[in-house]
Amino acid sequence: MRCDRVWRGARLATLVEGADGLGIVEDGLVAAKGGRIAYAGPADGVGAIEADEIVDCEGRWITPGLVDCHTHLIFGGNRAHEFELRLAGASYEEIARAGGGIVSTMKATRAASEAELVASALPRLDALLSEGVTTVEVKSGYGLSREAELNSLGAARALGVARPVSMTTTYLGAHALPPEAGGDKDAYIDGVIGLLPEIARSGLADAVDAFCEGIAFSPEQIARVFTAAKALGLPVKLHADQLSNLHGAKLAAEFGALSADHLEHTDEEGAAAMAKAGTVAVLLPGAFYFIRETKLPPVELFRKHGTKIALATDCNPGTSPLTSLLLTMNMGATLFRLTVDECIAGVTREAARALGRLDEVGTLEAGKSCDLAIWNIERPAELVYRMGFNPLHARIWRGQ
Ligand code: DI6
Ligand code: FE
Repeated sequence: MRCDRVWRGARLATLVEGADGLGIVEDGLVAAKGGRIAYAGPADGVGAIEADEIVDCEGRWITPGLVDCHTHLIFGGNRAHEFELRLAGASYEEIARAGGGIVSTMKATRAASEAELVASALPRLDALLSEGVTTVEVKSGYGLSREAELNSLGAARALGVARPVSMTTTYLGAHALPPEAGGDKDAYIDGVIGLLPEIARSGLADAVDAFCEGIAFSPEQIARVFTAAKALGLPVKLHADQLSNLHGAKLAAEFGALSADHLEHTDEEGAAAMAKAGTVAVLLPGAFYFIRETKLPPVELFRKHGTKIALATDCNPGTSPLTSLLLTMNMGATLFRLTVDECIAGVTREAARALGRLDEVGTLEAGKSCDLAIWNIERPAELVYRMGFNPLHARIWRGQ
């Protein structure tokens, strides 16, 4: 086989579906050609290889490049002041109802140009990349007007051009009610739906998301958004059952959503419906931690029904100012009692599935994009066990 680059002397966690655990290969080799994986597996499982460059990994571990499948990286300002208010006793919902929360970020986002949004998001993106992230999802949802939502999606696309990373973007117009809507949620949802054809035509968004919650939008309003999105061929995902159980998980499953995210209050019916529909449960322990939530997502029910579980940072200024997928894994294990294997699969294979990109990324398999994270660790558990330490040795995106 003739290829561009070979990494040998590595231990692989291939994450191949159906393999035991992490799909470990002790004496492993990865070969790249044209930015894609030409071979990943046992060194003795492939014939003679010629390559322009051969890298000796000296026993290091290689995982698929990490995938952060739920972020709100694009926003103006920050909410450090509200953090202080919360420390003084105010709740997240009280702050939101008093006009703070998402609406305060909306004002800062509307005041920023696309270039300013990109500039303020780049350090957050760089923090993710420094830990081996090679695919990121970014949502709009802090603009809440036609111009500001399109600006945010444009900024998200521009982020993906500014750095070597695969970017997927999501239109989250149904995130919160802007003040100029005068309290009329149905009319605002009409506007969100009205923008969908332009979003679809422009190619600015790969999916549509919404926030199903008392402080946001009702299941009926979300069903209207999802019906319109699907008619335009846009896949959907949902912020579901984060603060209360409005049966968002079941709603997401009914629409064949790629994922339902948060899910602290999801019940067994929702977990089972998600498994049946192939809707991934994206758990967000950063938000759980930051708002001091006490209701745990029903991990046992997801296991029982075979619902796939992913983990993401939910990086956002209000409930999860978190830019570390490694710390997210630690929180997934410590707070949600996920196993090491579940955590690592949750930021690779299952996160890729939650984006509808499993055919491209998320495992070490021939044909996929050659996105690798090479780690200075002795065993995979080290990726989950440490807090605030980055053992990344090298990050490879599309074979480079
Ligand atoms: N759920 C969340 O945790 C974030 N958005 C959402 O739908 C919070 C967004 C914020 O407070 O800025
Ligand atoms: Fe979110």
